[in-house]
Amino acid sequence: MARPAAGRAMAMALAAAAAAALLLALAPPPGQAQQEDRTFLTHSGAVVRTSGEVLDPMYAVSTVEFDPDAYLREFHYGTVSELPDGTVLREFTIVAEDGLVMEVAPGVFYNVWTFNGTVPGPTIRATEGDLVRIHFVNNGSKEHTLHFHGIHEARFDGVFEPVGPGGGRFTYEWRAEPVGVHPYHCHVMPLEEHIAHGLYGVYIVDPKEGRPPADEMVMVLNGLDTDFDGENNFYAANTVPFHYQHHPVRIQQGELVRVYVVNMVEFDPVNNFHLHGNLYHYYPTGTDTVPSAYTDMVTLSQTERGIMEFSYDYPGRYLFHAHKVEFSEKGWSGVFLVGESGPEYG
Ligand SMILES: [Cu+2]
Repeated sequence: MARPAAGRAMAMALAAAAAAALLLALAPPPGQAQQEDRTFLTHSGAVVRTSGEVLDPMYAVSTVEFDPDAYLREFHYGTVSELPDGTVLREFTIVAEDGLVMEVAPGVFYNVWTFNGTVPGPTIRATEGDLVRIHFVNNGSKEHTLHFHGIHEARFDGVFEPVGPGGGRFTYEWRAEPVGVHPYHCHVMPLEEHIAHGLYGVYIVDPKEGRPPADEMVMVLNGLDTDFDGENNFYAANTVPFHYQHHPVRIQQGELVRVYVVNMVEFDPVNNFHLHGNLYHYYPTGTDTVPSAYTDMVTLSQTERGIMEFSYDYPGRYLFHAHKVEFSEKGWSGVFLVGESGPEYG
């Protein structure tokens, strides 16, 4: 068996020689300065130094700054006016872009396609019966649309009316119905690509009589296919993997919490939401006033969504995460930090 071993040794020597030649070819000529190193802070606060050869092209385009803590409880009610018949009109402007880059995990940069500059886009909120008017501007390089789930005329469905790139405009309009929590997203083909890159957001229709007071928040369950192989590399609640594990969501003992949860994960057929140390009342799509389940686990397919209501009897740290362990280990995991009720909470 001496010959194959000798052959392997020869092959390794040749490979080493080829690698050395390649390094020599890539090395700057004598006297020419190396490209200057750069230092920058990642969203997690880590200091990264790079020659810039890989990352610099990313910085030729705009970068997205997204704060999951701000997004969590940020609701947009639009510019409000009243029509002669007394109807409340809510007007929103949503701008699509597809050339931005976001650091989705420390050192991992991803070309996000955004509504109003973030993934997810803004949470749109109206009351049942309001007239919702959305001025859509496509500042991207591809056709995009706004397709809202809910009830509306066909011409406002955002499917057969592609809006052209480079400043195309379209105005959508409908009565806010039905009550509940609904996704909105781009509906241009290939749809999977337009959604997976980030063109989606949440639309809440409140009942006229309102819901009981609560600490309200939005969690969009999403995935990130950062190597474009049609499989997600990271998962998250609100885009940044592990964000709420590193920055727990502070809630208060005994206070009602209402989570509007929407599953926007592409590529994987299902996702789920498990809560520790507690159970929640679950309202599928938020359309019924009576919960369908009292559970600590729901399973959601694409764009399935609902409202979870719960309150904690005991203070402390409680995990919430996908019980699909692969998803939780790749980022879809967070913590509720339940503070003791009383003035010391904060
Ligand atoms: Cu699109």
